[in-house]
Amino acid sequence: METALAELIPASRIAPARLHDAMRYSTLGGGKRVRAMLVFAAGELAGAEARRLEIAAAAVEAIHAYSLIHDDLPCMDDDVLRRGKPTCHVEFDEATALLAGDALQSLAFQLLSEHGLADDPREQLRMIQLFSAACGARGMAGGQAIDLDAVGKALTLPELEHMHILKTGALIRASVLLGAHCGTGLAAGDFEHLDRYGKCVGLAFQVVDDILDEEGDSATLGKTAGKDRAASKPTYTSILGLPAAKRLASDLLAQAQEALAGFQDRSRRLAELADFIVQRRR
Ligand code: GRG
Repeated sequence: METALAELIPASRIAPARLHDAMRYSTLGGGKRVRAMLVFAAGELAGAEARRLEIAAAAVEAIHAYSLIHDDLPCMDDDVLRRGKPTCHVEFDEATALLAGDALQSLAFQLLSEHGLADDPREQLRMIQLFSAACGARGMAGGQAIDLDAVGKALTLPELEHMHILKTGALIRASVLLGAHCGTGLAAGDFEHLDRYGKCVGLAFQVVDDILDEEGDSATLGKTAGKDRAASKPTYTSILGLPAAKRLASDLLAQAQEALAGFQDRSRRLAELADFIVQRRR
């Protein structure tokens, strides 16, 4: 993934160098690559070619990096630490960070449209459609808008779940489906099981993120711990309490594994990733 991203993001020696530097700074050399691994694991299940998966995973990681850069800006979460180093706007400046996020978002769609990812171009168009929906106002960006509006408010559990299904869950779910659509080895029913899996791990990811924000330390997380409480943000731990939030993460893990049952050993990597998402410490 690292090699593919290093090749696909414009080099620092090419003008405008500062913008390219900022894009590379925020995308390379850090991050768990969970979304990329989900693309690869779902693609492997569908018998997809490795190069297709590299491109799809690079697009997903570019979108993810853009979301983190923008989320850290002073007008949003105003954070100074990301992936164990200064956030993009601290290392560069706000305008460069804004543009680096914008350019990474455009790069993602350029990759998805420039490379052959499906045998039938209509299928590839549907893939771009599902992915853009996951990133936009009815997906990640919409979830972020709800999140910003929720500061200091008491959300109900269904409202919190809705926000996170959009903000964090949509991109994770789309990563699984995008990887699966790069191959030709799956039937329509298989996509429903994978979608269920993606929805469960997407939500589990956020529940665990809330738990780590409460229990983790900044050095291990590579980002500022305890930010949600300090910012009076509603979270799974603030609404449910730590023990119930942990039970919810386990329940979601069980549901994710259940969704994979029909694939038997072929979905081993997806099953391992679900375990990792719930058991991770950062
Ligand atoms: C600015 C449009 C826009 C959206 C931002 C996803 C998001 C919406 C903001 C990220 C803020 C955040 C910390 C959300 C919690 C869940 C999350 C996405 C955590 C970061 O993902 P990891 O842990 O990061 O996979 P790494 O660094 O490992 O890639």
